Amino acid sequence: MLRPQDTPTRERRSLAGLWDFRLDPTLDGVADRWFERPLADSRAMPVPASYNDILVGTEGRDHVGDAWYQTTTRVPRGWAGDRVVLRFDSATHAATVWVDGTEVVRHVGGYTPFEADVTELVTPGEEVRVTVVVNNELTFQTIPPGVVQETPHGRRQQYFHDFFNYSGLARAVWLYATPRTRVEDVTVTTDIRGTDGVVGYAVEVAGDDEHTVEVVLRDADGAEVGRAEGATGEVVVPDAHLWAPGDGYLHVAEITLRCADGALLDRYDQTVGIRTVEVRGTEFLINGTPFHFTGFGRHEDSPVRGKGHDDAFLVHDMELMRWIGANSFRTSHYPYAEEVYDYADRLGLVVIDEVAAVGQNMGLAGGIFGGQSYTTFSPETINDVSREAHAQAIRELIARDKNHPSVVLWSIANEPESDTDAARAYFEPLFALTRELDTTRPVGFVNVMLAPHGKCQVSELGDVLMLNRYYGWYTHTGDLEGAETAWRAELEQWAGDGKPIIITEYGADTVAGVHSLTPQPWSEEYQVAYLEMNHRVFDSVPAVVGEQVWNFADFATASTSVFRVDGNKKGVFTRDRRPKAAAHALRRRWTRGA
Ligand code: BDP
Repeated sequence: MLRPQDTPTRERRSLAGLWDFRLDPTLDGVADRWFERPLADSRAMPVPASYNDILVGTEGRDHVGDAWYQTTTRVPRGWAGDRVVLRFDSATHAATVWVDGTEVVRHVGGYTPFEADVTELVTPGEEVRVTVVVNNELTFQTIPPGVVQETPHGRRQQYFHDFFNYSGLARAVWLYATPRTRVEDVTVTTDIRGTDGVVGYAVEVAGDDEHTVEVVLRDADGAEVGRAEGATGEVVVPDAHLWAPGDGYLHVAEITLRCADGALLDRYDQTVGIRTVEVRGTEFLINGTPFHFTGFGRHEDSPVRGKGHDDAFLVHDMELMRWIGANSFRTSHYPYAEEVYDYADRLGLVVIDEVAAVGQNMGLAGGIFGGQSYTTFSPETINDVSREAHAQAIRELIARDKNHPSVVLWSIANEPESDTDAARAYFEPLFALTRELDTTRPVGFVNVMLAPHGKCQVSELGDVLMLNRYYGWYTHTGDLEGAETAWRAELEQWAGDGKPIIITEYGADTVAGVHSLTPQPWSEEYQVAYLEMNHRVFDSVPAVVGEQVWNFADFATASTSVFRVDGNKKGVFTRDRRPKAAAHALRRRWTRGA
């Protein structure tokens, strides 16, 4: 799905700002038709932001159910004759949208965009009222899963993942205009032949006008380096400046649609990073060169705004990544805002792009999170309907992110149950689907410590092995020597599989300011010693091609746990992005030789 943009034929209007807002825990609004009139008893709510921590008290923080948003905007008068589209970059986790009382779209899935053609409902120059109801309930049929429990004190949301269930409109909302005959989608693939860069493209056009398609490829200075005609084609760039880790060199494909008489119909500009990705033996190659991932599993998480996208945090976080010498991150545990990928493209940062399938593991949920235990995969829990939701989440992820050079690997789940026949049966078709949707990138999933080598039945379906391991934290707590022996032994077994191994999580909770002369868990010294132990293990196993620490920064988790103190403290930076001692230790390792 294309991002809206401003070109000679297209225009956007951001709907960011203060919207009218009202919580609806008893789900009355739809029946009472709140979408038909100005929202009564409303208060202000910023968009984009998660609503939970904006409000004071548990009402917003622990809200389960619907939340209503409403705004009015004037449709620019210059849009007469255009197609007008209303687009939400995300609504967490499900939404229904009305324009002046008419329902225009419903969407399920909290981290991918959706839109509605509202041309027939709006008049350029006039105001329209946009009403959205966002539901944040998680069930066994949603991605990620959860259970809503009825209690004498109201409904409570239980979930099986370790980050707070931030909800609402956390990303941009746009009203935008395109010509009626328009570029509907574009898929770009790139290759390298000798010193030539090869850009393949496929343009999908919608609308009734007869048209021709022209693609002009420009380098970063705007100079034309090649062109092609037709809806599909190839542009060869001699001596191409490639996109590479640390060198986010971007070309731009200017896609132009013209009428038979040559008049301009539509223009869409697609950035292109010419690069290749390949798994060969135990190597992960970018442009044919072995790549070693350094960096983090991250979260979209900051004080007050929750998961609300914020360019200040985006740029600051990436400055910190550069300072520490990180070359990559995983979008743990859901697709991030599109601004993040655009910026990673520009910086030459490498991204492992993950779908929001996290918490599909009742062994882990029961053991760590406590409470009632369930069977992970069963007709009553995660079932065929859930798998279809998972498949749809993968489709929407790839449709959105397929053209980002920074994205080099799809992660189709984090730490699901993977040591049972049921898990294998569940995941096999999802791997096949991902490969069918994108033939150019490797696919994997993130394996959990409970399914070690020899027990995991899903790992062999992936092109790479992604492992989350907490030797020295959840096992061998405080015993780094014992941890080192056990960890190396397990890793050597995985290395025998002949695939590249990325350690996608290793980390230790650390309260900034706690110091100790002995290896005390929770102290800054322990986090450093823990990371150093891990690095000794990685450096002794050549199949390890990546290390991503859990986590970049401390982050919010559910309010209902006895093993989290004000959130997860495995950050190398605090939640307000101050370095712990580990940040300096990582910087020394990751900037060696730089
Ligand atoms: C892993 C999860 C991650 C958690 C982390 C932890 O993938 O989401 O936050 O462990 O326990 O199980 O800190």
